[in-house]
Amino acid sequence: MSLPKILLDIPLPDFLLETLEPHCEVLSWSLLDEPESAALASVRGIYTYGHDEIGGELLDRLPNLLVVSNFGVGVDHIDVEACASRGIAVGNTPGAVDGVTADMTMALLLAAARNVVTGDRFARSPGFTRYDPSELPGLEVHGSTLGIIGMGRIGKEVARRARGFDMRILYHNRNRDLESEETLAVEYSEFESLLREAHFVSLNVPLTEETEGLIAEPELRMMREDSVLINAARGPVVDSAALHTALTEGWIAGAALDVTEPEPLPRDHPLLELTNLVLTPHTGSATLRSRLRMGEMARDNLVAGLEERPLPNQVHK
Ligand code: 8YV
Repeated sequence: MSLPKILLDIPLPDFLLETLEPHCEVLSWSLLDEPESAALASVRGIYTYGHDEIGGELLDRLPNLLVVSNFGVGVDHIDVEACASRGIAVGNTPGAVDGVTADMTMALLLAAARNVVTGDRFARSPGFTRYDPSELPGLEVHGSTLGIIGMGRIGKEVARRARGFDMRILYHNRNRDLESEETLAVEYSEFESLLREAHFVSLNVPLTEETEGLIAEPELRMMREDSVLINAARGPVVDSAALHTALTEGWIAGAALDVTEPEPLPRDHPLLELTNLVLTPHTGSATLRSRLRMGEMARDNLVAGLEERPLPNQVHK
């Protein structure tokens, strides 16, 4: 019996591809470049992690599609409603990336606060010939105030880590989270007060209509001049042009971004010139163990969908 066919949006590393091989035949995404390919009707599943838009127009070209399995938790690139109305199941990998993304949030926070990247460059440069106590003064992390926007699974993991750094922790969320207030000693704050008070503002929200452009000029102007913005969520949550102005005009002290809008930034983008910005290439969940966890969950969702069973982790609109 032949295996069901799926489309993969970007090449998967071999160790993940191998997990799919017993279950399906992988077809190239470039099949979609052909306007009228008969092979499109044979496609039963999509395995996505390249953040290509998966919307109604594309779905209409795949009349026998059963499942869209996302390698990752954020499904902002998938039109879940369009899938639901066509009876196509959508799966993601909740929980698989919480700890690693929170680790990355702290790495970005510490790197920006303590000039780790600038310091690394300087320490390797010809300019570093003698110790100078006035070199690269940073911001203190312990004893400072962290504002977490989005107290979901990742936000809570960030709070847990920040407690170990003796930070005061404010959070803002659509709903108050009394349990976290009790167990993690976090304080609920109105959005604007959090922005005005926090030394470090960490974005840990999914990208939705409500969070797109959440941090733009007015919000950046509310933040402290000695504050740092950290984004390990999704690029479009922050207005890149406003952030550039904020960083060049000193509205805030620095920023650390694992995600950007657009992503990647064009190589001549003005943000890339700034030394008070730390950037990583969307590697918040990039550990081997996390990739394996995500791969297992994405495969299980895919296989369940191909067999027309409920997905272990199904996204509902
Ligand atoms: C993924 C992520 O690596 O899970 C998410 O939402 O952003 C990352 O963990 C990325 O989405 C690649 O698919």
